[in-house]
Amino acid sequence: MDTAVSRLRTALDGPGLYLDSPADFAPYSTDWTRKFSGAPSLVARPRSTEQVAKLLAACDRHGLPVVPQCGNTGMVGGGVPRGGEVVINLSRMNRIESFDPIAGTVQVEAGVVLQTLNEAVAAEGFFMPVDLGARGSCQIGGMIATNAGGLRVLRYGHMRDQLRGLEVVLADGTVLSNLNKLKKNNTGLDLKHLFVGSEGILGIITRAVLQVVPKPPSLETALLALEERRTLPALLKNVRASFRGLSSLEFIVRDAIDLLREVDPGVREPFKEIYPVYVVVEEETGQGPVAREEFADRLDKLLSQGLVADAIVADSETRTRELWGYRERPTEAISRTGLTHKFDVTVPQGDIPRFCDEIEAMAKDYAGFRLFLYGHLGDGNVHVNMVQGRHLTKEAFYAAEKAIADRVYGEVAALGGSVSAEHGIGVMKRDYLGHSRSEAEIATMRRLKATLDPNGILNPGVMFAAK
Ligand code: FAD
Ligand code: 2HG
Ligand code: ZN
Repeated sequence: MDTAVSRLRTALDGPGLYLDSPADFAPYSTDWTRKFSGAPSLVARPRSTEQVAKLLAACDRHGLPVVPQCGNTGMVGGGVPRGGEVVINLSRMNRIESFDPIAGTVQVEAGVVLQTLNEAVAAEGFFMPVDLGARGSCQIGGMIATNAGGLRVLRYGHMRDQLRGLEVVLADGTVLSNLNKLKKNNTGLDLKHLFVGSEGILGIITRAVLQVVPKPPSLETALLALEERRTLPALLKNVRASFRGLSSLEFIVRDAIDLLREVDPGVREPFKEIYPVYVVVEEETGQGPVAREEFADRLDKLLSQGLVADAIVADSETRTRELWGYRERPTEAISRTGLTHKFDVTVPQGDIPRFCDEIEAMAKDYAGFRLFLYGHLGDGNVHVNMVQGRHLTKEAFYAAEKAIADRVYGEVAALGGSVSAEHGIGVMKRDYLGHSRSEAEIATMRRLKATLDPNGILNPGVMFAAK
């Protein structure tokens, strides 16, 4: 065994703290997209902040690079080793420590799974405002480290907006703890925000205090069919004004529905006709038949204004899940189809139709690829997936990566957009950070990194190339 690793083990050991056999490393070594993978020198699974602090202090002393990891659902390659790092996985720090129903706050360890948290607070009449398709696997630490967004950003914001307090361990083992519950606390620099979206390069998040919101009496959901994507911006404007409890507005370009039906023949064609684009709308409403009728009335208006060609209102839990499936399931279906070059970009909402047109035109230049477009209409966040078709070799798939990325990010730049809306930079987009951040900003990020992690042990190569 590597001597630095054996020194780490001498500095700190404990039952079940380390996974010993490389045969056990697989779930910690490859990311969700299967595009990023590397062998760790060791996987450590601490149970407490104290253990994280001791681990980091020892890694810092012995110059061992570290990859912080929670649920390993990240999509930009930042949460898996590049080769030889110690993975510190927080999954065993999974306690929900306290809940305050008056303040509407919950204190958790970093390894709590989003769905587990949601179920726990639901039992108290609350819910976690941030929700995403990876809910059954992603964990709070990773969600804070990526500033996860998801399906309800337009109403509640990202993880940053839910965060009241944070505990982080710095590279040298210093525990920076401020498990603040207060809504108002303007006392000097609010350091927690440094770590939101920091993707594991500044410290390891161990605990957090989050605000949760009272569960609405009812949620109404509908799937809308549009005759043309040109009307998406007008639909957004109209829905924002007329659906006062709007909590989600998501779009799906038709090809993604075809893929769902191809991968799972059990997926029903949603409408009698086939449409080029679909929208899921969700609104928080009052309870009972009147609320549903009012929701349906608002949809009728969209139909009579010609903004929508057809609509299905969910009338049961099962139907709600089915309608949401048209938007949530393409990610998994794509992963079953082939490798994918994933892009998670923002453009001004009004430019979504033009952006999709340009990307479709671009995709025609790449034979053997399949293109799927969907995303968060309310946030201008488009997910572009250029997927390996059946006859495209792995070599050809990877050979086109840079050219495709340059074209996509070129279109994003032309529209004043961002190269990462919600998934982060990781290793995948570090060459493109300069498209969305100025030189001065990147230099300041590097100075912060050098101050908090002078030996550069935390996630080297993530966000920017290691020096
Ligand atoms: P990981 O993948 O383990 O880590 C992500 C990053 O955070 C890595 O850089 C890692 O080093 C760092 N990190 C992890 N834990 C810590 C810690 N404790 N301290 C410091 N750094 C840490 N994202 C969205 O924003 N919106 C979506 O709608 C969305 N939908 C998704 C749907 C699916 C099916 C999947 C698979 C992913 C989706 N994602 C989405 C991606 C998203 O980034 C993650 O799901 C989630 O935020 C990451 O959490 P995780 O626990 O899996 O983190
Ligand atoms: C989503 O919004 C996720 O569904 C995943 O952010 C995006 O599949 C993707 O590319
Ligand atoms: Zn998304």
